Amino acid sequence: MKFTLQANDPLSKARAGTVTTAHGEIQTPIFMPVGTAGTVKAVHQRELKDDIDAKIILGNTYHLYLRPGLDILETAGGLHKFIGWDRPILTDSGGYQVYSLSKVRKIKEEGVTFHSHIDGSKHLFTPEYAMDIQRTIGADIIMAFDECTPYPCDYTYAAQSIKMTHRWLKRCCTRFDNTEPKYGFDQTLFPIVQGSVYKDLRIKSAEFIASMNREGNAIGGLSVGEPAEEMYAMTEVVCDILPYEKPRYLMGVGTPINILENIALGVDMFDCVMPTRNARNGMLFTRNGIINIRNKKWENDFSPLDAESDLHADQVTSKAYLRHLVHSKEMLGAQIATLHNLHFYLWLVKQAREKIISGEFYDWKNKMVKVLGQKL
Ligand code: PRF
Repeated sequence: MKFTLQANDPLSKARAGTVTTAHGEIQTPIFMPVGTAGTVKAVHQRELKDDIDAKIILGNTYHLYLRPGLDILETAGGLHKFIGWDRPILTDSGGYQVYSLSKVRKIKEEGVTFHSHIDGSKHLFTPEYAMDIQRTIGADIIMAFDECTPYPCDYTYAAQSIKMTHRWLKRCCTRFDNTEPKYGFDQTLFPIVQGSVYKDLRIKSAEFIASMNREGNAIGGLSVGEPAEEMYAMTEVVCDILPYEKPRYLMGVGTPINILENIALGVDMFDCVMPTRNARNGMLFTRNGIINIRNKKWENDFSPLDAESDLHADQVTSKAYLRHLVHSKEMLGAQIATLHNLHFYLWLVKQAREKIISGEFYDWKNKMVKVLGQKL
C-alpha cells in the first residue's frame, strides 16, 4: 500500500491524498460503503461501480466467518472473487461486531468468546485468529483486533482496555508479519486507537499505535453514543499524534456533518451504515438537508428526487413514487433509497477533496454544516 498527499487546506487540517492498493487507487477523503456480509445491502456490485463509482467497500470478519465461512471463501479464491468486485476491500476485524452483535461473550487476555447471532454456536476470536481469518477473506486493508469500549465507560476500565488492545495489537502484528497473503496480492494491517473519551488515554493510545509504524492507522471507540463535540475533541488530539504521512481512518462515522468536521481535523477515510441502513427506513440525505420520504408531504410530489444529480435513479424517480415504494416495503424502495444515499455520501467526500485542492474547504465546510442538518 502507498499513500501520497496532494493538498492541504490552509485553514484546517484537511488533506487530499491517494491510497494505492493492489486493487487500485482511492482518492481521499473517502467514504467506504459498508458491505457487511459480502454485499452492500440492496446495491449490486455493478451499480456500486457504474452508478456511484464506489472506490472501496468494507466487509466484516465476524459475519463472513460465520457465513459463508472460511472454507467457501478460500475455495472461491477470496472475497473479491466470491462477490465479483475487483476494486479495493477493507475488512473490520470483528473487534466491534462481537461486542455489538453476538449473544454471550467473555473478554479475556487470550481473546473474546462469543455465541453466534445466527445459530448460537460458540466461537473464540483471538488476535491471531482475526489475522488468519482476514488473510483468508483477502481484503486489501485489514484491521487489528481491538476492544471497542462502550459509552459511557469509566476511566479505570478504559485505561485497562487500551493496555489490552495494545497487547493484542502486538500479537496481531506478529501474526500478520509471519504469514503470507493467500491470493497473490499484498495486504496491509491498520492498528486502532482506543481510549474512550479520555484525552490522556487517547494520547497514550495514539502514541503507541504510531510507534507500531504500520502503513495506515485507525481511530475506534467513537460514535458510540458520546456527544459529537466529545468525538471531535478526541479525533483532534489523536490526529495530531498519528503520523501526518499515513492515512487515518475513523471507524463507523457518521452523519454527513460528522464526516465534514472530521475531515477538517485530518481524517482521510470513513465508513458507516448510516446511508445504507437509514435509506431502508426512508431517510434520504441530500445537499439541502434530510428528507423523510415516508412523510405525507411527498405523497403528491412528482418531481424527481434530484433533477441536478448525475445519478440516473435520482433523475427518473419521483418523490411520490419512492414514498410509495418505501411505504409498501417494496424491495425497489430500499434499492433506490440506498443508491441515492451512497451517491450523496460519495459526492460529499469528492466535493470535500475538490475544495481542499482548490483551497476553499474551510468556508465550504462551514456552509455545508449549516445546510446538511436541516430537516426538509
Ligand atoms: N473498532 C473496530 N471496528 C469499529 C469500531 C471500533 O472501535 C467502531 C467504533 N465506532 C466502528 N467499527 N474494530
